[in-house]
Amino acid sequence: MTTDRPAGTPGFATRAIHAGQEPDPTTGAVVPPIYATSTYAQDGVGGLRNGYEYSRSANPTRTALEECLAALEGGRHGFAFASGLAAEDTLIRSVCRPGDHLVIPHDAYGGTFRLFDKVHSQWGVTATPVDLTDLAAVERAIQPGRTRLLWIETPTNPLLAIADIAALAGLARRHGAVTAVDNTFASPYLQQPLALGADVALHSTTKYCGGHSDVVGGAIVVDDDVLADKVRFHQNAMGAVAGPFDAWLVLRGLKTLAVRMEQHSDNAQAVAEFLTGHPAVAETIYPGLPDHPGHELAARQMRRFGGMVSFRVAAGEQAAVDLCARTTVFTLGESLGGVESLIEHPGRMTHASVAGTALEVPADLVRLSVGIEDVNDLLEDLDQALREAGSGR
Ligand code: P1T
Repeated sequence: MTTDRPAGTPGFATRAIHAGQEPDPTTGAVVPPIYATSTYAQDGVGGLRNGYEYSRSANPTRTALEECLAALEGGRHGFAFASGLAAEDTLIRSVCRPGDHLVIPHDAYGGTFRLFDKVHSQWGVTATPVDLTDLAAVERAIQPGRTRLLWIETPTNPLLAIADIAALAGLARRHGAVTAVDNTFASPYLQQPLALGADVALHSTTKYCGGHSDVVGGAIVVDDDVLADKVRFHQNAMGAVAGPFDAWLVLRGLKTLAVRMEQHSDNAQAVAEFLTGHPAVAETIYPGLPDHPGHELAARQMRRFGGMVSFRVAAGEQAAVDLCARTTVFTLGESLGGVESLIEHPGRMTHASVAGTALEVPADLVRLSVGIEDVNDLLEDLDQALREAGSGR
């Protein structure tokens, strides 16, 4: 279990509501305003007020979000981006140079793999996909002197494999590589990569941090000052920053992260138990199930097991595709982490870009983002949708 409260700091839920968010000094507004401004008046040339010069470099609403994210991940420096992929791209370019090498999970989010495989490979940065649950395989994949970055995603999207952050970060450090953890599926409430020894915690804030499916965003949190300077430089130099309204939406979402993640975890556990042993389901994948290969590890490094559940449909690919169109409470759509439940077919949707690669996902796989609706409505919805899948129609 991760610790909720480093010595001398308020608990997680208190930080989520207050960090970076003093009442506005002029009006007392409790909620940070949306500073919809591109530029700032200067008191004489170079006379900046609180360092604000131009909103690509810094904006007060974004500053509030960046401070809150840093406080939640337990690092000293937070950075907010226009999307999760923008955060990833900025990090890779901050750390890697042509000729460098990365080790990446063999079951990462499809868009993450595409970024390495189709974009950064063009600039001389190569990546080796490895099963991160196999430490010996990770060590074999590391190229001494060349491997700059070990990329961890845990739980993975969509197969929910669990990687040992502390062990992998130790391995990377011995080989002089930076460890980055995509913490999107867990959220900072359930998992604290920096406390486990990672150098970088990264998010698609589109997901649990935002929490309401109304914003696309990304985040990086680091503790190291030198790494922070590199990320800050590239954030400004590349410019894929979160706009003030988007920053405000994520900041608002974070306030309820703790209660939402508890409810997501309760509902997902119930859904996973319902699916286990259902005649139409060949396999249920959820780290909270005792037979999940990463169950013990997840119990150690996560506070709860989260809101994502995947399962394989016994009747095969077409039955899985048809099932996704039959639910009514679960909406058929990409993305995850919002209050509403979503269902999708990774092979044809979120992970279509990895078809034919080492990262291809099973064709009969269905992914659920279990929301925080009344759990009985979720179970009834899956029950009616699975009844037809079971009949083989
Ligand atoms: O979509 P964006 O905000 O750019 O985040 C990319 C991203 C990064 N990391 C993980 C683990 C992700 O799941 C994602 C985005 N994933 C989806 C859109 C999805 O439906 O899986």
